[in-house]
Formats: sequence, structure tokens, C-alpha cells
Amino acid sequence: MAEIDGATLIARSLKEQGVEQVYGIVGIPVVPVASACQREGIKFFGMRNEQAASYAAQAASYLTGRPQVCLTVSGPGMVHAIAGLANAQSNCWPMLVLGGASDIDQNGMGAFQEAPQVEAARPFSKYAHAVERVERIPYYIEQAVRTSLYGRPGPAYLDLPGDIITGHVEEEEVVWKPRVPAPPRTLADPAAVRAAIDLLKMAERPLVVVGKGMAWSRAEEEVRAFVDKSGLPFLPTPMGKGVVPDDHPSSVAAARTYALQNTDVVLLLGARLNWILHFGLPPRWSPDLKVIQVDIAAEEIGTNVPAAVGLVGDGRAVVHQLNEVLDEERWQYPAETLWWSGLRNKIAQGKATSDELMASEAVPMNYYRALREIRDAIPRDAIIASEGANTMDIGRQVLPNFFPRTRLDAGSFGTMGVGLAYAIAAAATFPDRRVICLEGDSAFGFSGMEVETACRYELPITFVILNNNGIGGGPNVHDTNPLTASPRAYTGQAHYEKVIEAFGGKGYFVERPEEIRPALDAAARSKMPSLINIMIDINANRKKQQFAWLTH
Ligand SMILES: Cc1ncc(C[n+]2csc(CCOP(=O)(O)OP(=O)(O)O)c2C)c(N)n1
Ligand SMILES: [Mg+2]
Repeated sequence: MAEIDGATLIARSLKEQGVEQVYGIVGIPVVPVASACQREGIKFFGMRNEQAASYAAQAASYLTGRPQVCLTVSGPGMVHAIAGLANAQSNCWPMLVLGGASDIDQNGMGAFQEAPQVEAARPFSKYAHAVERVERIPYYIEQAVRTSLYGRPGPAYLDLPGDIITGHVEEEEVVWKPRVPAPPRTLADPAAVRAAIDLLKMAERPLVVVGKGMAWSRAEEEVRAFVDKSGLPFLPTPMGKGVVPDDHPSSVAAARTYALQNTDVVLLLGARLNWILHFGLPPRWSPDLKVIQVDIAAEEIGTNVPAAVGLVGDGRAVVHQLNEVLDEERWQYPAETLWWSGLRNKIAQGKATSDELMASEAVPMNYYRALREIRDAIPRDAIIASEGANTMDIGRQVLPNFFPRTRLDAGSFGTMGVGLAYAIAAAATFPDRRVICLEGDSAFGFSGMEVETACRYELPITFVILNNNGIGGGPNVHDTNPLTASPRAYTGQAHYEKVIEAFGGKGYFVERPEEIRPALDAAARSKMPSLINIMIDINANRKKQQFAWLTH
């Protein structure tokens, strides 16, 4: 009779469940797990901090559509990965975190790195469990993957004690589990679909908001068809960008504030009325707003504003239902209305202000001038990972996305430290796509050492830092006194580009607008990652808005 060990069983179960990428850091007791994964043909990416590993694993999950894995050691390693569990939970992204744990045999004895890991994971996970018998490893991995993927996605956590990883079992005792099929696509109540279209027909100032739920459910064709057939104005949430190309004529993203404030009926497609959409409440929205909500999670319907119509189901399937009713009724929102002309005026006003900022040749540069160079240099299908405060917010306005799932940013949890990890996952998942990692200088610091990871695997990411000496800009004075130094300030004129050179990447220090494009073009030709550190004005800000974007 043949015996099989825990680590091999873990790796084979992951392979069976469609896992292709593992991001992590090895040590006691998970070294054999990483090796077993590689033996089964699963890629292992050694990262520099488990936070970043957990961010990379969830971005890879979102991009591939199947849960990918973060592997950690026990105790401190697992605790670092809780940052990723929380971030994935907030974004509704799947992922599987496998935490090594001290031996079951030593429970309660003060074992090396012993910690209450399952309890710690639970409030941030959709599923959290410990494996207590070697033969049940495939059972738990299947259950974790299925729970993570089905319904509203979210992270799953499994605790793997050392004696489970090194334990052996007779192969015939193993409880094998087949691969979890793609999630079943659920349909909304047909009567509610009709009610939704009826309400849209009666609306004077209708608006569609496209959320990242549509990107997750691969609803891009259906959503584009809906926007075309209905003639309705739409705007995307930050990571809903690209489901419909940003240059679509019905996009009113550039009139966001006006659109939210004045619409009377909003159709939310896989977008929640949380802080990103200002809760659906006045003063950012009309007090008489009527909400039509499409969501995979029934309990989301009615959050903050009671829904006039709730459509519960898979994003792609439900938008298909909406399209069928539109086809039957041959209805389209008129192209010439007061609503459209109001929106178009606001778009034109906003464009004039941005164009002016983008045309400035002042040194030091403002954000818009630097971002214009990036906008003009990158291919349409580039993937943009981004974080920071102004860097991220202005970058979202200036850099268009034309394809779904091409924008990865601080997201629903507003997490700094995700950018480099997201870029690594994007480059690992799509080796032929250009990956731009656009960072504020503060944001870069959180996971900055991951440039070593990018260099080691020769992932030709272009890292761009918009450097204003700190969090939202720091003063140019060097103050060593913790009682007086600005809490926002970091080292002035810091040469972050030198960090990547330590690992064989290419660094650029840029102070003038005309230096940006040559650096971007050289980065595009390089097989190694590059880092372009762009000094910008410490007083540069976003253009004046009625409401500051309440990101932070
Ligand atoms: C993990 C975490 N810690 C702290 C913050 C608070 N925070 C929000 S934005 C930001 C950095 C903004 O500065 P920078 O990245 O330099 O962008 P800038 O606005 O200067 O362009 C920080 C620290 C956060 N969102 N997440
Ligand atoms: Mg900054």
C-alpha cells in the first residue's frame, strides 16, 4: 500500500482545485508545502512580506477568476496575512490563505509561533477552519475554495499544523474531492427585471453605475450591450473602470459629482452604496433618489437606501435578462434631453480645467502634467495598479481603462501597500501585457521591498512614483525632531529609483516633463522592471471640486 504525506496531499488538492499561483514566504512548517506545490506544477512566488503575498494572491484570484493561494508560516507570518484577508473581504474577492501552524501535539504548550490563528482569521474571512486529520486535507481545501468562490466571493483561511503537513496516510484513506465547477449563474426574478426597466423608462435623469461586481462576473459584453441599447449615461466605480471602455460616448465619469447629485433613478450594477458611492445619501445624492440594485448578495439590497427594485443574481446573467427585456420593448433613453445637455456641459467644463493643468510646463510639475505623459505612452490594454491619495485619485481621472479588470487600486478598504503586490500578480498572470504600477511616494514605502521580487522573477513592470516628499505632500525642510517634524513628511527628494538598481532593475530620477516619455519608452523595451521616480510640486493638488473626494 502506498503512503502519501500531508504536503503532497495539499499540493495535489490545490492543483485539482485549479490553483496555479501561490504567493508566500517559507519557514517552519510550510517549506515542504511550497516544494510540493512546485513538484505538482504550481508556481510559487517568494515574496518579502506576507501582507504583500496576501495582496498578490487576491489580485491573481480576481484576474484569473479562481482562488489563488497565499502561503504563510505560523504566528507572525499568518498575522501579516490578516491584512490581506481584510482587504479581500472588503473588495469581495476570493483567495485562499494557507497558514502553517504549530503542531497539534504541542497545542497549549507555548509552541514555537503558537497563536490563535483560526480565531484571528474568522472575522475577516468567509470561511476559517483548521485541518485536524491528514486524510481530510482535500475535503477542507475543496470546501474553502468553493466557499471563497461561490455567491459573493471572499477570502477563505485554512490552518495547517506542522504535524498535518509532515504526517502520512495510506492513499486509499484519503477523502478525495473533485474540482469545484465555475459558480452557478443565478437569475433575478423576471417580474423584478420588468419592474426595473419600467422604472428606468419613467426616469427623467437616469444613471447607470458599473461596479467591480460586473468585472468579477465577466459581464463586460452584456454591460456594453446594455449601455448601447439603453442609451443611458453611465459611470464606473474605481475598479469597475474598463468594463465599458472609458472613451465610450455614454460615459459621464467626468461629470461624476453632478451626475450623482441630480439623477432621479440609479441602476447599480454590482456596486455597493458604501463610502465610495457616498452611501446613496444627500448631499451627494438627491433625497428623492430611487435605487435599482443588481447584486449577487441578497442581503446587500437596501443597504443605506431602501431599494425601489432589487435584482438578486449573477451580474452577467442579470444584465442579460435586462437586455432581453430591452430587446422586446425596443426602448431607448432619448439622446437629446436636458439631462444629457447638463451632463455634457459639466464634462466639457471639467475637461477644460484638466487640459489646462495637463498643458502646464511648470517645474516642479503638477500631477496632471506627469500623468498626461503616462496616459499617452501606454497601450490600451495596459494594466494599471495604483495607490496613494492624490496620486491614485487624480490618476484614476487621467488614465483611462479600456478593458475590464485593468485597474487595481486601494479599493473598498483603502489599503496602502497593495500596489506593488497587485502589479506583480498582474505581470505574473499576463506576461504579455504592459503593467504600470503608479504609486504615491508614501504608498510605495509600504511594500517597497517587493521591487526585489519583481526583479528576481524578471517581471517587466514599470513602477512610477509621483514623489511629493510625503503623505499628500511634505515640506522641504529636514526636521529630525519628532515633536515638530510634519507627520506627513518623508525624506525630501528621496531617490527611490536607487532601490530597484540594487536588484538589477533600472531607475530614473525625473524632474522635468520632457524626461518622462523617454524613461517610459525605455522601460517598455526592457525585460527587467524599471522605476521612474518623478518629483512633483509638494503643493500640487487635485483640481477644485465641490466636494473633495473623501478617500482618506
Ligand atoms: C495601510 C494604510 N495605512 C495608512 C493609510 C492612510 N493613508 C491614506 S493615503 C496615504 C498615503 C498618501 O500619500 P502618497 O502615497 O505619497 O500619495 P500623495 O497623496 O502624496 O500623492 C496614507 C498613508 C492607509 N490608507 N492605509
Ligand atoms: Mg506623496
